[in-house]
Parts: sequence; structure tokens; C-alpha cells
Amino acid sequence: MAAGDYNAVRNAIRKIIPQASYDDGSAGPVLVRLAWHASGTYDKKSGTGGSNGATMRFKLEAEDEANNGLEYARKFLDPVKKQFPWISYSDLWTLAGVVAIEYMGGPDVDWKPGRVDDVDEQYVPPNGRLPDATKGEDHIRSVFYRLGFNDQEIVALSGAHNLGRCHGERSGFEGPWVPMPTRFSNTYFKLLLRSQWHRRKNSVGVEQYNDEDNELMMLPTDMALVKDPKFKPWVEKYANDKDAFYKDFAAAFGKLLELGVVRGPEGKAMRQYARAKL
Ligand code: DDH
Repeated sequence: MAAGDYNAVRNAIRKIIPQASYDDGSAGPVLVRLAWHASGTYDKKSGTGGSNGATMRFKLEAEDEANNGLEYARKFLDPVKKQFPWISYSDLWTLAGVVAIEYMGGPDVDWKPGRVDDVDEQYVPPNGRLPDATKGEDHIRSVFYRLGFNDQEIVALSGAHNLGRCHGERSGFEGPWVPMPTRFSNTYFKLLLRSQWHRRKNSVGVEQYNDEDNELMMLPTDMALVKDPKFKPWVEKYANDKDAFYKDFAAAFGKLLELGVVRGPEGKAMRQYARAKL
């Protein structure tokens, strides 16, 4: 297969998404989370972090507790990397998130190749840059403003919680947000507004919000989106206007994957350049 045939890589990623014995039968949600956590370490002031360099390959970042469970996503992608050794991990992880979103019925997200892996451990960003689900709106803003997002983009990105579930042994939280966690939709926003949510301790003693039947859940940070007067209008908008959500999600997710990726004249990302600015 010719180097640079990203359509062939996309097809190979699609093939590994159905995983009969994993979660809800799909690797899709955890692949989206890998792309997000690989990118969400960015710090706009220092130019450090971000998807370029795939620094989650190194122990320090892999063991950030926010990344618990993402080893599944990385392992699902191993055969694709073997089949296409020319693609960088950083391009593969971000592309996999984009392909998974499309596969699950979500919008097409613009994606550009060119990320490079030729970095060592000194480029690993410090642990603790990813959001902590036990916190509230101030924390959410401090993380996402550091990435360069505004309130509207924060709410749009949070709509990724239409996908997947929480795993007690990974994060301490338990359960899915929506009844069909492998279909992209705006159900998460509708549920945030419409259901009655009860603050309860789950089976491992962590406080979360559950519906009456304990089937669906929300994190404290999810509830902050309907509590905060600036976030809430966006939740309402996306609950009522699926097309606006898809469009805004695609734009914000595409922007997320580009954070810290500074491309040179040939399209290759330049890690040295970003570092020289520190
Ligand atoms: Fe998330 N997320 N996320 N999330 N996330 C979890 C699962 C998934 C937070 C915490 C958690 C985004 C924002 C936030 C996905 C995508 C995105 C889990 C459960 C926690 C906890 C992990 C586990 O137990 O396996 C917090 C806090 C925030 C925040 O904004 C404050 C964003 C922006 C995205 C995105 O993709 C754009 C996805 C997908 C999952 C489901 C993973 C899975 O394995 O299933």
C-alpha cells in the first residue's frame, strides 16, 4: 500500500471499530477519547502538549490517571499501525477519532496529516492538564480556555458524551450518558435538560448523577453545563438544533486535533519549532 494513502488507513480503522467482546460492541467511543486526550494536553501559552508527538506512548503520560483505559484504544490500533508503518502514531490516533465519529453517524471532521513522532520523553506534558470530572464550571473554563476554546466550543465538545460510557475501574464513574452510546446524536443535551438527575454514590462510592432507574448518568462537570448561565443557552441550542450541534462539534473537534501542530513548508509538523519558543 502506497505511503500517504490515508483512505486505505481510514478503511482499516473502520474495520477494527466493531469489537464484539468489548463494551457496547464498539471501539468507537474509546478511540474518540484517545484523540481528545492526546490533543487536550495543549497549553496555548507555552505551546507545549497537543497531539503532535504522540507523547502518550511514554509511561508518564500513559499513566496520568485521566488516561486510564486508553490503552485499549491504543491496542485496537496496533494492527493498523503494523499494516501502515509509515503513518505516525500522532496522525493515526487523531485520524482514528475522526473516522470513529463518522462511523458512528457523526459529522465529517476536517483532518490534516503531518504530525510526527520523533520526540523523546522530555516533551511529555505534565500530568493533570485534562479535566477533572468531580469539579465545576470554573475548572472546565480554566482547562478549555488554556486550550483556546470559548464557552460555545466547550459545550459543543462536551456533546462527545453522547458516546461511550464510564468504567468504575478506570475513572470511578459508572454507566453511559445515553441509551445508544455508539450512535452519535444530540441526545446528551436533551437528557441534560429533560431528565431528573439525582446525586448518588455509585457502587465504588463516587458521587455522580443518575436517572431514576440508575441506567444513565451524568458527571458533575456535565451538570455544570446546565447550572452555568453562559453554558446553558448552548445546551438548549444543541438540544433543539441537531444540525447546529453537528456543525459546531465538527469545527471544534477539528480545531482540537490541530492544537500545537505547527506545520513547515512540506506539511510536516515541526516539534523543534514549538519547543524553541518555550
Ligand atoms: Fe469525556 N469522559 N470528559 N470528553 N469522554 C469520559 C468518557 C468519555 C470528562 C470526563 C470523562 C470530553 C470532556 C470531558 C469522551 C469524550 C470527551 C469519562 C469516563 C470521564 C470521567 C472514562 C471511563 O471511565 O472510561 C470531563 C471531566 C470532561 C470535561 O469537559 C470537563 C470531551 C471534550 C470529549 C471529546 O471527545 C471532544 C468519550 C468519547 C468518552 C467515552 C469513552 C469510553 O471509553 O466509552
